[in-house]
Amino acid sequence: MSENKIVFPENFLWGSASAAYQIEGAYDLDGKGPSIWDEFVKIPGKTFKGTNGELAVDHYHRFKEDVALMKELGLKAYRFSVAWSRVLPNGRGTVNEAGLNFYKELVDELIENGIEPVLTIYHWDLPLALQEEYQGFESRKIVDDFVEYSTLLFETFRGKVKYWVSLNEQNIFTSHGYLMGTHPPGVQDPKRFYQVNHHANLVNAAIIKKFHDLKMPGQIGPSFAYSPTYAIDADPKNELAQTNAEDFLAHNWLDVYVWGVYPKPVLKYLKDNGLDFEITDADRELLKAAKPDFLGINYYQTNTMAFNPLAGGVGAGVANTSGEKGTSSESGVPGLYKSVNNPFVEKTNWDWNIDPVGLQIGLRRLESRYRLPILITENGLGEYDKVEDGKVHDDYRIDYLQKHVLAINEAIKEGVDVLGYCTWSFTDLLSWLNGYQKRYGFVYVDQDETQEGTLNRLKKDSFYWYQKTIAENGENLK
Ligand code: BGP
Repeated sequence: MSENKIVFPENFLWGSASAAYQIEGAYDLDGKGPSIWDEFVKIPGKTFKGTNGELAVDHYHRFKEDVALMKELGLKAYRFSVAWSRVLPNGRGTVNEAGLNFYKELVDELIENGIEPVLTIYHWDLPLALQEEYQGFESRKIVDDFVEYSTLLFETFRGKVKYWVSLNEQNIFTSHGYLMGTHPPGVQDPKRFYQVNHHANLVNAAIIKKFHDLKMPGQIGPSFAYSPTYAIDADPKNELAQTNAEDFLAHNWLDVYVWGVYPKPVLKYLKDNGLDFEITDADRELLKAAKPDFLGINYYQTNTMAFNPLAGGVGAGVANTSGEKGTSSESGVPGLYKSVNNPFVEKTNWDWNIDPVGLQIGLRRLESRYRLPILITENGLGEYDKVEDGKVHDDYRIDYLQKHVLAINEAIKEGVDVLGYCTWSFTDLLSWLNGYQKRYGFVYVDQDETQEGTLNRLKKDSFYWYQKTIAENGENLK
């Protein structure tokens, strides 16, 4: 649209991200209670080669070393999550001071090193106690427990943490947990999925409302996994499939977050198919009373949609968790849409589309529809990395990140209010279903599927690229 002028604001949050279960380890140390993931990974066949986060990359014991690396890189912001069962081992009640101290020390360490903490309240590791007591998100009881837990964090970090993420990727943890059965609790039941998802919406709204009621200094918003959709071509029935996909896969969450209402076509479909969920007037009021201050967006790829007939259409597909290119299949919902191959974009070894322009398009769509500031809370490339002579030449990652940063620059020029950019991830870490071989970090960690690595840290080429990019506020990107 215009020349490649760089326009990142002076206070742009150049950051990187992680999640507790994927980096911390120390899964049962210092009074931590078990989470649903601690249990789920024990089920044979659920994760790649049985990998788990029991040790992960041992960030729990090495956080000072990791923060020192962040400082060396020049990060302005670091997004991390709190493991709920580390601070409240039973989900509510007695606080585990040792666990809370870990996060207090981490936050202090970040602040002392000039790095803005971005705290994610929930990145999927629900205390097992709550799953066992009332089936977690299947019960409305979860709302009060979530508010108690969040309030503990608000009170502890008031004034220190200014950026808060309520729920990480509600669309992913509810659909993987209750539709596909690939995340805990491993259920495949659309009726339960929609009810659980509604409860998660109530949770999100209740936390945000509490944050505002407490007049917390700072900002709060959810992180949504947004994969903007394209139609495969201009055939109206494919365009309609794309419209369906955008309603069912994006607006069905984002409209609720921002406006407190579900899209009408979704509600109609659910009613017609006996999938409607219980919603009360009090629920509607709560949803409307909690508007996020920003939208957190996790962007990895776009999806391309086509017509999917009701009779004989494509249903759940096969995901590629092995890293063997071409092993994923089409997936969809008969009568609504199906996700198909886009011949115009390259793919990663895990069959994720590489599409920086899709990020620009997504940001533009979000700005037009919701008019909220956007914090990019995740974006990155999962690939195999090789250590050669003590170096990791991840030029493919530099290329990926550079193109996405330039796409953000374009969107900013076009009027989108982007607060910052957190790459996924700072160090290498455990990929939930894909083991350690799918790496994302600026910092290589000697850990693999045997879970017996030295855990030594090594700066990749991308580390130096991001260091320069931050130091020059993006000016090097031409
Ligand atoms: C997001 C999650 C992250 C992270 C990332 C990469 O969905 O919020 O926790 O895992 O995706 O995904 P994967 O590990 O499946 O490659």
